[in-house]
Amino acid sequence: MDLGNIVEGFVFEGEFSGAEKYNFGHINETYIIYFTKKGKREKQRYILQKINHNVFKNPEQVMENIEKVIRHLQDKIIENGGDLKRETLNIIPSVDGKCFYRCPRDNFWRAYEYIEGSRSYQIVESPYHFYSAGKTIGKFQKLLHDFPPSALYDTIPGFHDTRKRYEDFLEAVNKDLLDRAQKVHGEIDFVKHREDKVSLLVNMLREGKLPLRVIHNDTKFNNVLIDDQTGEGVCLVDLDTVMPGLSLYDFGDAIRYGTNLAGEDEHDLSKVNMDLMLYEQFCRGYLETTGDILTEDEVKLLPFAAWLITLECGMRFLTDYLNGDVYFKVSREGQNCQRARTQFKLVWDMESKYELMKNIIEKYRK
Ligand code: ADP
Ligand code: GN1
Ligand code: MG
Repeated sequence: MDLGNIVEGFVFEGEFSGAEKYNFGHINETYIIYFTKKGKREKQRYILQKINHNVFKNPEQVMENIEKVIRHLQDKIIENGGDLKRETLNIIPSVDGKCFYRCPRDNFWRAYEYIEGSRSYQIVESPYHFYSAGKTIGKFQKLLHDFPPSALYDTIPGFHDTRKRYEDFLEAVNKDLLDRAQKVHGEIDFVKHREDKVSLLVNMLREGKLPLRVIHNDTKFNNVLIDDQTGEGVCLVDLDTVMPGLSLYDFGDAIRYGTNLAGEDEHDLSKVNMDLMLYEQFCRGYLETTGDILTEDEVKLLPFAAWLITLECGMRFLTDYLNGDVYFKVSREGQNCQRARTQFKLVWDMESKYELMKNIIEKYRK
């Protein structure tokens, strides 16, 4: 793809010298772009992304949320004497002073400074990294503890409303647009058997028993940058889904993704398990940084949230498979079905380890 015209829409330093596709996510298109400066040998790099507006119907609102959250984080980082260049994403403005660039073909693009000396991992390679991710996600929640959720747009309404996700799943099963349901009978039954638990968190939120907070909403391990030297978490990236929600969703999604060393696309389900040692490392880090802001119920429900978000994610993959792969990017037929299967294997594994998961929370709660 020729990014030359897009690059001209932003205030970058130096001369554009090349781009590299950096696509690991299921939604947006990401590039690392390089610039050279006169008289200097080393290149400067940035992150450039095309926002998927099939998923994010209102990209301007997405960027407004991100801008507000970054501003809040920056104030806190200054207050704590931290490093503004590393501990948060920093937006590169467009030539007309906006936080995104709308190109003539109506696509929305945005750019960030590249956070050097760090990288993300698709799969957890070291328990210490995952402990660090727990601290980083916990710290993110803590820094946003006093940010009013009502100041943000709900850019994907009902994003983690598991009851609504269940209704969407049932609709997809009933419509069965591509005649795929017969291939996934077992998976459909697996979800239906667990229906009685899908409303628990949304009901508690509605009844005022759990606090609405500002959360990240997509805490996959590859959204945590890890310092190359120290192995500590540097910051959370991929802020598209920062929205009001439950702290439990961020904990749950991190466990769902990070404790499965086989990845979301694994075919051999015997390799897909929830690694209890990694779970423990994450809990230790997460409770170290959030222990004093979480309520009793929030702490008690952590193992349940890990289970529920995994079931929800599996349901979303299965729904998309039944609908014809219209939401998550796929590179082959059946990929969303496979992803659903890995999630259900994890759910099943967590059910057998549930008491141990609860004991670990007890061990680290403050
Ligand atoms: P996606 O929606 O494709 O998941 P992300 O925003 O997560 O997009 O970016 C993809 C990857 O790019 C991340 O996993 C991370 O490794 C890297 N990345 C994103 N932003 C930065 C940044 N500002 N500095 C360095 N690396 C980044
Ligand atoms: C999507 O964009 P990415 O790959 O980080 C999805 C998440 C899912 C995840 C599953 C906006 O995240 O909700 O948990 O895939 N993001 C959106 O891998 O739907
Ligand atoms: Mg990402």
